[in-house]
Amino acid sequence: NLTLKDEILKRFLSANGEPLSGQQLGEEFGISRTAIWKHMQTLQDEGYTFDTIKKKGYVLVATPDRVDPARISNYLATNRLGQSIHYFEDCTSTQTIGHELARNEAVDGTVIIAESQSKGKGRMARHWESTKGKGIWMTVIIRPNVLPHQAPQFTLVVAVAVVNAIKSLYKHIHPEIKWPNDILINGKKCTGILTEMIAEIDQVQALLIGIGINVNQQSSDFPEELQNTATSLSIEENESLDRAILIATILNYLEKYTDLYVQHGFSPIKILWEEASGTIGKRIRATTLREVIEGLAIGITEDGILEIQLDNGEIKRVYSADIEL
Ligand code: BT5
Repeated sequence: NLTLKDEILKRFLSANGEPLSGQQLGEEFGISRTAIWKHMQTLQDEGYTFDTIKKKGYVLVATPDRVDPARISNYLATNRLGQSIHYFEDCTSTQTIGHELARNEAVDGTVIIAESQSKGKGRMARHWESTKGKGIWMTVIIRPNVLPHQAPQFTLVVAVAVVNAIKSLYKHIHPEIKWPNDILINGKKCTGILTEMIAEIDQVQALLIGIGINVNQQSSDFPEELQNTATSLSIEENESLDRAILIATILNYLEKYTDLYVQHGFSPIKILWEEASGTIGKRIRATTLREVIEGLAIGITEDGILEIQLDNGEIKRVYSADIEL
């Protein structure tokens, strides 16, 4: 669903520094050179910079630090995820917008992305800090043919996708999944996942996968209460990172892993998850709605449920909890 302006931008991005002339673009897009130039002016107003190369045309030389759909789309290798992207400079919560769009027949794979959220939310209506322009605040709508009780497993599918995307791009970062929905680096939280659904008793209409990733914050960008518990990829990698590339890479992995899950069930995901997990084999304290359980995290079941062995040998299964390591 890219606009013409976005399509022109995408053309410049994929030209990889080769100059493109107004004439050539006009022919490609079936519009006049003046119309092309108007779109390029809008792009310049948004912070894109073009150099003019005499007799040859224009080259894109600088891009603003924004998660523009055109830039994300340039790095996508998916059939469904991210083929439709809704971009917001500011919004309440991408999850809230996702619910509206999913009820209004948004296609499978629709992505909602924002530079900032005023009401970013975590599990149980907790606040999610979404500093403007510094992170990835996005919701992916997927419509897999699964039953409502399978929905929580998608949190683990997503965690594996995010970890592998991070590992494939940044060599100095060693992310670990904390069951069920956190990704930590050196013990600090850089990512939270929130899986919500619209369902009938026997069928999922849509899953709303909320992904919040701290990317380019410095320590001082975090509010006081998160100073000791939160980190960003940039803090860990020691440079500022391109969010659009990371978003596309996550969507590429996520499509692959959701397909794997839908075709082969949780077993192949379980193997990937165990490789990326920092929870298993550790002593933990799990706070559920009903009780606090302390013991050794011995593994996850074939359904993604956490198993904790108490000191008396008894094994407890936990479906949802906050974990302290
Ligand atoms: C989560 O909840 O970790 C899920 C967060 C999902 C956020 C995404 S952003 C895009 C989409 N739109 C939304 O509105 N939400 C999703 P939970 O496990 O309940 O953890 C919440 C707790 O994490 C808070 O109570 C804080 O302690 C902590 N926290 C809040 N903001 C944080 C941040 N930016 N980085 C690290 N920790 C944070």
